[in-house]
Amino acid sequence: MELVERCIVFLMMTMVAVQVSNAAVHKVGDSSGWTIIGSVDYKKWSATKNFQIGDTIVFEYNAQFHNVMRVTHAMYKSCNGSSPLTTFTTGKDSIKITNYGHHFFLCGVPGHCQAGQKVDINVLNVSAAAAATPTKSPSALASPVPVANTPAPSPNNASPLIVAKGAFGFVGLAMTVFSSFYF
Ligand SMILES: [Cu+2]
Repeated sequence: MELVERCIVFLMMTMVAVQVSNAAVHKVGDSSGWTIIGSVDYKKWSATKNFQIGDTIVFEYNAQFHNVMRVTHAMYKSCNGSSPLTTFTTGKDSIKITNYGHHFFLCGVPGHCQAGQKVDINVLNVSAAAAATPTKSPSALASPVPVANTPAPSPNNASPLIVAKGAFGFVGLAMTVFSSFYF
């Protein structure tokens, strides 16, 4: 019984840890914001970020001079803002990431996209990203991921969670360490 309760609490803490680690807010262009001034390299900006589902993308700009259009890949490539999927015009648009893959945005003001005001937000699948960077997983405590696919030799209720934790990174690890001390 105690083990079951422990697992439930651990699961809840893990979920909290996931929410915390996913709550990142990315301001497009960082301090420059969404602009054509200074030739901000949005491709470079995007490449340095680790976008995850649940993150928020913020476009900050002067609404008199710019806007934000979510477009398809083809429209992004050709700077075509004639039929955007969505248009944002507040000057401070927060867009929550809800799915994997590329999210293409451009400024629909004529000439601005051509001047470089376009960004490709690529949200990598978490498990694929974790597999691509095995050195970052807390291997000291977590079992290797492939173990999850094979039947566990002994019934240990905590093991699936520990394996899953690998993808959650440091926060999850910290929570695990904390919870083992706590109990
Ligand atoms: Cu613009």
